[in-house]
Formats: sequence, structure tokens, C-alpha cells
Amino acid sequence: MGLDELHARISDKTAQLGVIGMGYVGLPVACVFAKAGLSVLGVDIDPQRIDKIAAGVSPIEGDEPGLAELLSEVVKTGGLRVTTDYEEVRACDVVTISVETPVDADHRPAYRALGSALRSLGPVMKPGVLVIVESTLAPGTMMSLVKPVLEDASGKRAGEHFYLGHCPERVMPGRLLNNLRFVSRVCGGETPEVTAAMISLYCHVVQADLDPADCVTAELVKTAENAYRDVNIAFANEVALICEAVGGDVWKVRDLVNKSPGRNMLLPGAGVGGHCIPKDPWLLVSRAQEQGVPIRLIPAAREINDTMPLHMAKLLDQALAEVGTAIDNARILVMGYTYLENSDDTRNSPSTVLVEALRQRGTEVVIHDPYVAEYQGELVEMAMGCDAAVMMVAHEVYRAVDFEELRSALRSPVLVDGRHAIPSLTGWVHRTIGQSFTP
Ligand code: SAJ
Repeated sequence: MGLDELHARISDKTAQLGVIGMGYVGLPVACVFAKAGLSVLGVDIDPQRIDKIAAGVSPIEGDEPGLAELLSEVVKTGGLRVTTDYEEVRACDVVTISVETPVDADHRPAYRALGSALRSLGPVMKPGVLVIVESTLAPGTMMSLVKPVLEDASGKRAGEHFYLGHCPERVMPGRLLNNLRFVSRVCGGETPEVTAAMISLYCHVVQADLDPADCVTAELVKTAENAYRDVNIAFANEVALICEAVGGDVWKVRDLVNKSPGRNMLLPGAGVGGHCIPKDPWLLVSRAQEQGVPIRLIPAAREINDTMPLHMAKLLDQALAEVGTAIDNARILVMGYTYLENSDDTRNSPSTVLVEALRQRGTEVVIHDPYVAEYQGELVEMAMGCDAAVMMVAHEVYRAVDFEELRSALRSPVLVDGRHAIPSLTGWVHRTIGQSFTP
């Protein structure tokens, strides 16, 4: 099928869509396109996940408004079918790929999942198929990896027998459907004609700008927008360290800085976690670094943010010293183990860094998190016998804690607040990140 015919079938929704990867990106994508009237085939290698979806049950934990109901509806109507069998992808005219694209311990892109998906897709690609990668990619990946692997696995040539595009996802946990529908997307086609076909596809579900671009621009935009956020968080964290050293209060400083036109200082805190921000900056810089370009700011920001959990251990050490307790044989209550408030997602959580650092010093750690099954419990009970509490995640429920009860449970009234989530307390040794410590 030629691109013009494919474009027409996309426009009139007779094109069949395959979505590879039924995770927190692919599953909502499959649901919204099915809801829009396309016939959608969801593909995943995890049979349990596929069975759950086929039963109309969402495998995604956490609060995702509207997703469970939408999934149940489109499975019931038959708009969405799911399978583990790539053979069924032969019928698809368009295929999106949403699999994880992490970095390894050396901060280099780790494309195992992407490579596996491409090698499985290649042999079953329908002639004239449009393949769109939605996973976040290091600039240059579409042309240096996706294209050659697909051509090799299919024996077909891109631009002639199939078409390639990159439309990076912009979903956020807790707002998956909202973002899919109302956040603009960059449509990076290998050619302008492919870009036009991509825009015709996404306009069925996206009620925001669909910005035409080429592949490398789309790769650069997504990784740069997250590196931008990481660098700005690092700036806030470094100002916090300065305030602690010179007798300032970063939270007041931030409020007043942001009254200056064109300023938007982000929030300092106990660290930067999640599935995007810690790794996308490394994707952005990877190719340039390989070519010897001196990239300094973005790696430095990563290093600042990665050390914030260790700074929390330092604040704890100082606070415990005020009550004559050595951190090495103390018992510490860590409040919050997820990477983000009011979420159950623990990926790359700063708390794991703090807990590991404390345990390496022989410190006993008790972890509480209302969103993580193994760490749920009655907070005050878990505080019994602890020498101090450390707030790592500003879960809403923590604002309702009875601090007098908590204080009576602790061996000493020591609290270190990594998110400025707790108002000032009297009678406590209360240390907040970014505030100078006046014992
Ligand atoms: N964080 C700070 N200070 C801040 C903001 C965040 O320390 O001012 C920390 C958070 O505690 C968390 C980490 O950074 O540990 C990441 O938080 P995030 O608010 O950036 O949330 P994410 O990781 O879900 O980021 C996603 C990104 N979306 C995509 O990649 C598609 C990001 O681009 C969005 O800006 C972000 O959601 C958002 O705004 O919610």
C-alpha cells in the first residue's frame, strides 16, 4: 500500500492500529484510539498482563482517572483486542512502539526492550506499514538503530516498503488520559509526507497542537524538555545548599525570586526520581558525548540531584547530634518510599538511596509509605522506638499526622523534612532542607 492510500485509511479510521507495549504509555494509547473508532491490537510479551487486559481489567496501579472504565468499555465493544502473538500484527497498517528505554549504570542508552520489539516486528510488518516509536529516544536513534534493525529484520527498505516516524510520549503518572488528549505532540516523520500521515492519525485523539518535525527534532525535544526540568531542579537544590550555609531560607527566597518577571525557580528537595527525569538527560547528551563534545551542565545537574538523598543523611546526622545520638546506631523512620507524592511508583526513588546509605552505616531503618504495600502501616506505631523521622515524600496524608502523637512515639523529637511539607513545630529538633540550622 502506498503512503497516500495509507494516509486515506488513517483519515477515515479504516486503518488497523497495532500498539506494541501495554504499559503506562501503550495501554492508554490503545484505549483512546479504540475509543476514537479505530480497530486496535495491543501487543505485549507478558501473558499475565495480556490476560488481565483481555478481561477488561487495567494492570496499571495507582490512580489513573478514567482509564479502568475506558479499558473495560473498549474491550467490551471489541475496539481493543490484545495478544502476545506478533503474527497478529501482520494485519496492522500502523504500529506504535512504547517500550522502556532506560540508561545503564554508565548512563548509556539501554535499548534491549526496543531492539527486541523491533526484531519481533520486522518479520511480520505489512507492506506499506507506518511504524511510529513513542518511547523516548536519544537523538539519532531513529536513523542509527530503529531504521537499520527494522530493515534487517524485515528485509524491506524504509521509505519504500514501510514508513518511519517518532512521536515521543508526554504522559505523566496520574494524568495518563488527560495528557494523551490535551498535551501537544511532536510528530517527527522520516519525510514530510510521513509526518502528515502521523498528524492525521494523532488528530483522532489529541486536542492540542500536533507539531510537524523530522525524527531528530522529535528526539531532541522530548529529551531536552526533561533535561530542562532536571537542570532547573538542580538549580533549586544548589540554592538550597547555599541557603543552609549562609543562614537563609530557600523557601522564602524561592517565593521572592519567583516574583521577579520571567523567573520560575522549581522546588528543592530530597532528590529526583521517576522513570523520566533521571534518565532522559543522559539520553539527550549521549551522542554528543560519544563525539567528544564537552557537555558539562547537564551531567553536573544530574550529579547534584543524585546527591540530595545523601544530603538528607547529613541533615539527619546534624539533627541527631543535637540530642546526643550517633546516627550509626540509631533507628530511623523514613516517611515516603515512592518517587512522587500521592503515587505508588517507586522507580528510581531517592528514598532507596537514603535507605541504602543509612543501612551501610549500621543504622536501623523503618520505612513507611501509604502507597507501597510492604511499607503500609500505622505511622505512630512504626515510629515507636525510633530516634528520628525523615520526610522524603510529601504524601498528602502526612499533612494530617498528629505530630504530638508522633513525638511521643519517637525516642527523641527529631524530624528532618526533605520536602518542606511540615509546618514549623515547637519542641522538636526540626530540620528542613534549604533552611539554616539554628539549634
Ligand atoms: N521534583 C523536585 N522538584 C521539583 C519537581 C520535581 O525535586 O520542582 C522531583 C520529584 O519529587 C520527583 C522527580 O523530581 O522525584 C520527578 O518529578 P516530576 O514532577 O518531574 O514527575 P515525573 O517524573 O512524572 O515527570 C513527568 C515528565 N513527563 C514526561 O516525561 C512525559 C515531565 O516532563 C513532566 O514535566 C512531569 O511529569 C510533570 O510536570 O508532572
